[in-house]
Amino acid sequence: MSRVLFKRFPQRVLLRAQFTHGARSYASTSPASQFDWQDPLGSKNLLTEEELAISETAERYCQGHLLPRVLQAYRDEHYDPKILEEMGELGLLGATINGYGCAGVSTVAGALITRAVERVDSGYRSSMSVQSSLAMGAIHDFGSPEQKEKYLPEMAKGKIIGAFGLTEPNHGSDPGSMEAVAREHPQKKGYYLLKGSKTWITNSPIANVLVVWAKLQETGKIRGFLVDRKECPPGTLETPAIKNKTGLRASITGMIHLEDCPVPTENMFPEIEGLKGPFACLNSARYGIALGVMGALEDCIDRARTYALERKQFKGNPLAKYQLVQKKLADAATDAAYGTLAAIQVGRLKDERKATPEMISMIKRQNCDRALHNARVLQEIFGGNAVSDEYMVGRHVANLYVTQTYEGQSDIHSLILGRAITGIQAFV
Ligand code: TGC
Ligand code: FAD
Repeated sequence: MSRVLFKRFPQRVLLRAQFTHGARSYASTSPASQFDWQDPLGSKNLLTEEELAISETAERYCQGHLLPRVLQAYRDEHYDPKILEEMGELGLLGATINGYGCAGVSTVAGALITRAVERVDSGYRSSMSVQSSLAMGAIHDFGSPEQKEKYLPEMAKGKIIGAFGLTEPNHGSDPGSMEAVAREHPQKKGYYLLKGSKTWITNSPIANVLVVWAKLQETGKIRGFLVDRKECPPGTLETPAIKNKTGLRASITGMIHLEDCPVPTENMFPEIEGLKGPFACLNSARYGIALGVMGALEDCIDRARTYALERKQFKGNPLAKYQLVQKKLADAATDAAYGTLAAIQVGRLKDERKATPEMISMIKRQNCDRALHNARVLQEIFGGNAVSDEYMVGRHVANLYVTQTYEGQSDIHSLILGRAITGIQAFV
């Protein structure tokens, strides 16, 4: 149960004002049936008390502590690693994991946290997702008992930072063709030497432990290794930052260069081999993105609605009076509401072990595509002001391009779905 989140934040605080402007209520219905533009299909009714409380705790932290610094961080392309410690304090890291100081909340509750973070910035969510789902998730699901004890408790506190290295310069959508290789150390028994490069790796420049997927030279099978920065001899591990990004600038992204880096055999995941290792981790992270991007879209809706109500053009009318503007808001609110319900449904199935990877591909693809499309259309409501970063919407648009690209670009998820629908593999 979510003991960490509750112990630290026992009281429930509603962060966001409940607006009902323009909503019609009918005499024959109770006030509870009023239309709420912020939750048009009443998704809150599908959440438990505990999930609502967790969501509110996360929203309170994000609006109070992340929002005030995101603009400058994005301008400076700066990520403050202290953010992960703050999240760890609140029990937001690895929240769905049971034990090791983690909160052990439901899959939906975990994704409500990603939504709260992404309402501020996809980059902050990215850093948290990599820590929680990809690095901690991999260690939790595939690590030995010693690996779990060594890393998970400190990672839950944000004191050890993780990264997940799958993508390579020549192999992104097709990680099965990876070139990174692990060979037995010719002189030192019980060690592998890792050689290869990974690129576009979130958190890599600041990571203490890097989950690296590489092929064993002798078998060609993909295995996962925990590359612990402090155990690597000088010159065997480099993690340069990739600078001047056009999106996700509030997160830190880099490369991983391994030059015959010695890694002890006990740092290899003991059992898991093949692509299903990294892909199993991706299922959780992709799920978190599916609800996360709804937070970014909801923030765009909120800001565009406020702007449209305040900005007057033609005879003193607010932009919100014009049908074309209203349609943009209606389209976006509909996609946000549908996307949220779909994510909650898949989350419930995931906890019952009834979710398939294809379901996750479907919601990851649909929600990222719709979030990007609608954010881009809502941007138009701000006219020239959209070009100023202070209006925030342009930052979301740039970020949402990335969410549609990583963890399987949308067309790749189309092919995964197409394969499941037709039985024919399109990408061989
Ligand atoms: P394929 O033959 O389909 O599968 C190989 C093996 O993997 C198993 N598998 C899965 N297992 C669990 N969950 C899934 N979702 C799985 N998908 C596949 C599969 O059953 C098989 O197992 P076995 O036992 O038979 O060996 O492999 P393929 O090479 O044909 O795959 C093609 C394709 C397109 C599906 C796949 O390569 C793909 O998904 N590509 C996208 C790559 C990707 O998502 N990269 C993400 C990198 S990490 C990242 O972006 C983090 S960003 C984080 C942030 O900042 O938030
Ligand atoms: P490519 O694979 O070269 O694809 C380019 C285009 O071609 C895409 O539109 C794709 O859909 C299309 N395409 C490819 N193959 C086909 C096909 N068969 N049929 C039709 N279309 C196809 N990776 C990690 O491992 N860890 C991380 O932490 C991580 N963080 C990231 C952070 C950021 C900011 C970014 C931008 C990326 C990150 N990635 C990470 C990498 C990300 O997962 C890859 O960028 C993504 O998987 C796509 O790979 P690629 O960029 O090599 O594109």
